[in-house]
Amino acid sequence: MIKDIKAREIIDSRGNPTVEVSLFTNQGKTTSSVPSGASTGSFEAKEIRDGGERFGGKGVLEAVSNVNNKISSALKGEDLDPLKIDKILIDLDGTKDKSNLGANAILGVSMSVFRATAKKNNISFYDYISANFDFEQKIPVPCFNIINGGVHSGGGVSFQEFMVVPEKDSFSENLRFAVEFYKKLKQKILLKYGANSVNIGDEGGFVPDIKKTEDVFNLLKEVDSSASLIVDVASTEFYKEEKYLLDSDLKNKEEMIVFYKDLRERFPIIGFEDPLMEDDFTGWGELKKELPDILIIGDDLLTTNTKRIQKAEESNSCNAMILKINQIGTVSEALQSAKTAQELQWKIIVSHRSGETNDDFIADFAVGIGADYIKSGAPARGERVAKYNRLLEIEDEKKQQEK
Ligand code: 2PG
Ligand code: MG
Repeated sequence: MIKDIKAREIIDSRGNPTVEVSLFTNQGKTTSSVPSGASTGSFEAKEIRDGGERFGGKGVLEAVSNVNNKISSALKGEDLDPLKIDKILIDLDGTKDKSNLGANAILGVSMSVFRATAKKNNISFYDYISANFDFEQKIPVPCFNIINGGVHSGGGVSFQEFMVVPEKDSFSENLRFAVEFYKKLKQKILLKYGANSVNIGDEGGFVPDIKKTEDVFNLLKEVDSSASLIVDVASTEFYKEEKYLLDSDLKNKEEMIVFYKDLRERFPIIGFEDPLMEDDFTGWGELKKELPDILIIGDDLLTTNTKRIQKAEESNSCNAMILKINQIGTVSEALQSAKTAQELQWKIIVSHRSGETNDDFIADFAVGIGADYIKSGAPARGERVAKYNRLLEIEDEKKQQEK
């Protein structure tokens, strides 16, 4: 039973305030914190921020107060039934995008309720998810963001994330590969571009002084010419007046498609995330037709929303989705999106946000739903490695269970 709920304002990895929620039940206290994006899609659930002078307008005291007052009064005394509680939260908010109470207020509570329920059942959170919501467990393949661009970099290339995707036999080997790649890359950048070029961006990837997208791919090829890559283009961020401003070149949709085809031919790219703007379902379909054998991954296009997933399926726009729990605002709706994507036989990449905390929720969540991939930034920075280190622990636990 829920005895009490207490939220507070904490600081995320970018130095912005975010919401942390502690839930008190007969089993004790369960705490979760909420991440926040920089390249947010227009169709995401809305976090609320205070505005005004404090923290440059980014304070979350209103969201915190919504948890401590309205949400707490509605939930105190309720049994730990996560689906029912998410429904109460959604109804209490009453808007489509959770802008009334704030997706950041609602999600912190939802996460804690799910976790507390696993605790009550005395099982790990990943076991709880797979057993209760009918998913087949799997340890995801990690995608490591080793070069940061776009809005995560303050002056890098236009593409936002260059991710290396190891293909070893275990999670721990994949992590080792990524760490070694990251170190070799650092040495290469130091030699080629000098000391200031190994500064890192929001997700722990380097931000070298490179002006052209293609040169980043060449650099990665020098480190290891066979390592698979996924790129988050985050193209909506540089889409203005029906054109894409790519590394100071204006391109229309057709030219972007040609550009992707050429990159795909020359580099070991296995997926493009958000290659075209967030509402161009038809353009995405055209691109997918041209590149039928790689992952065309919807992030801002889908925003973890089942209606948009279905729309993308109808227009044949993608074959993979980014799953970010805070894009939709409750854990049960995120589970629903995962189900829908799996029914369509899409690949799922569970994702962190660029503004993170040390909360490792998504590691268990990804294993629990049997996600194909997880992206949590570089193999560096505490808030990024918290997720990877939790996956190491889960891999160990599962090995022990098999014995
Ligand atoms: C993305 C994410 C996470 P942000 O676009 O996929 O890497 O970035 O959290 O800034 O939206
Ligand atoms: Mg993205």
